[in-house]
Amino acid sequence: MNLRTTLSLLLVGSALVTGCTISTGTPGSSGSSGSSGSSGSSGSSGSSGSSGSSGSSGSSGSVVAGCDFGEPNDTREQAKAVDVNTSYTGLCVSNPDGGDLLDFFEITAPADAAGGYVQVSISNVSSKGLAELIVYSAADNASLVDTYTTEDGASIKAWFTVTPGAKYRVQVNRFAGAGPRFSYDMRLDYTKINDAFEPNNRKEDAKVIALGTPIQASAAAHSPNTELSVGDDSDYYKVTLGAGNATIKLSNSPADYLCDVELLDASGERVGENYTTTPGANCQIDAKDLVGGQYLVLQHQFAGLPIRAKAGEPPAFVTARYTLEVTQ
Ligand SMILES: [Ca+2]
Ligand SMILES: [Ca+2]
Ligand SMILES: [Ca+2]
Repeated sequence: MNLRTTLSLLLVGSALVTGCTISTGTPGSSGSSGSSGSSGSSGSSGSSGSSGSSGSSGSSGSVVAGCDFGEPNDTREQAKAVDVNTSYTGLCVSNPDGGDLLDFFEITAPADAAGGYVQVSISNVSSKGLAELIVYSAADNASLVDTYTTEDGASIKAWFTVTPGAKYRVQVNRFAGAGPRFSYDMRLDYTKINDAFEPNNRKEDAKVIALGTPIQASAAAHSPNTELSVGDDSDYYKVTLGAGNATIKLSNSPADYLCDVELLDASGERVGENYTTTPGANCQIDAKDLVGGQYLVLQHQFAGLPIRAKAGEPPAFVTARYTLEVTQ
């Protein structure tokens, strides 16, 4: 009797000493009424309950990374691989001794056929921290976007488009010189580009659309490289037209977008075009006296390539879709 009481007191006591919460202490005391040795082991199962709570924080997409997470990561070759849609908290950079001047991280874009875009945010910057954020494409190591703040502790954000399977690197450092180490949180949110007709950047990849059936697609463009190439924002469609007139209309043009729609005949010769210099305006070709047969419709941005990375929030033409309809 005395021995059992002593044992249960020891179990409760050890549960408290090992830092268990009040809830884990409770099963320990119910163990004492059980009066058997095996009930003592149910007390120890209380501590596994606390590891369960750390499991739930893992499923919420958050990693308590800590000051030395991924170190050493001060060169691009040492970039620490991280996951998209996951918060990394308590990171640090800018050691006074020069041992942590830069933090490099690397992501691999998910395998969505239309690609996607990433919104990167640096937040919860500790006081006296001046964050700078630079995104590079791993293919050519040039900078896609570079943004910073001159306000102590301020958050910064940027966005960039990504090609499926391509790698991109994020660099975080103190803006403008040396200073005490500061902590920050980082998150890279990935959204796939909503376009079921990609890839269609080349004539030979043109996707079939039907007469009188509006489709929706994205005008966003991406590349594994830093600079987009001509054609990276092209959307080619194939449509069969009867002899006579036809209308090709792009509507719901995103508010910041300049559309440019072309109609090409079977030989690839341009037989119609309409573009706008007013952001968000529609584009419409009213083609006359066509010969019946197969045609290509090409949609791309008017006057140059679209942007694919910048500080702040992504533009509407990256997040929204245009509507295209061919009628006769
Ligand atoms: Ca570092
Ligand atoms: Ca597209
Ligand atoms: Ca395209």
